[in-house]
Amino acid sequence: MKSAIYTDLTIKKSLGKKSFAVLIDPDKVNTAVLDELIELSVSARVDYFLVGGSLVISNHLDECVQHIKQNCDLPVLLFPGSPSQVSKYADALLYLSLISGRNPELLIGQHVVSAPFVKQSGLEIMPTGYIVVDGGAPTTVSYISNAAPVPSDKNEIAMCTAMAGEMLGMKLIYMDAGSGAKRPITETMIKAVADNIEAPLITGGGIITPEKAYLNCKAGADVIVVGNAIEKDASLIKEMSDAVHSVPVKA
Ligand code: 1GP
Repeated sequence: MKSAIYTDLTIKKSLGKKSFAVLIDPDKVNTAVLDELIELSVSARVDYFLVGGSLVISNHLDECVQHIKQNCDLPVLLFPGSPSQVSKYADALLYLSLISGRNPELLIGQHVVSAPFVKQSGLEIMPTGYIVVDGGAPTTVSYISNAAPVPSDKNEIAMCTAMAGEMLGMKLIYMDAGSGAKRPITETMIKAVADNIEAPLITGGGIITPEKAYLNCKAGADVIVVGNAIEKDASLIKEMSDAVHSVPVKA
């Protein structure tokens, strides 16, 4: 099994180096928009592209991933909302299990159905414990998943969920308030989780300012994901990336 991207992420974590990921929803970009995002991301030293969404309606995922790969060297990580969102042209797959929910389909059912073609894809598979946190309004992910999110003030639930996910063998934990969340995840919740796991921690959902991205990192997040805010204002890519990379590394 491939592991280059994950290994690199764990090395960065051990050094205290934070990463910034731009989330691209294939439904929301045409080639011109994609070209702009690629150019801005490369020059801003973005670390990863995440591609996917809770609900991808069009079928140009392959096209979108190929276009990114043909035009830059940034790693493309799939962030799938369903088993149909697997593209062999990407570098890695966040193999998400919705451990904050109690919907068996999203915990294991869809994985069983898609396992043979996921394996055949040749992608680097990154087993990821996916924790959805209440972001103050129903988001696509909370509706589609048919699973209750972790209440935003229940830090200990998020912490125990992440610990359980890690002990079950998940290599990454992704805490998500949902795309366009009104309330991003609090730093106290991020800290409670980060202090109790060794796996790299990804956070996202409703992050709209560089300050918030910075504070998430200071609280213990290793990778910050931003989608919506960048769709609205692509110049935020540089500000966000600079903020994340300005977090002091370990001495
Ligand atoms: C959603 O974490 C991602 O799954 C990003 O959220 O689009 O709100 O930045 P935003």
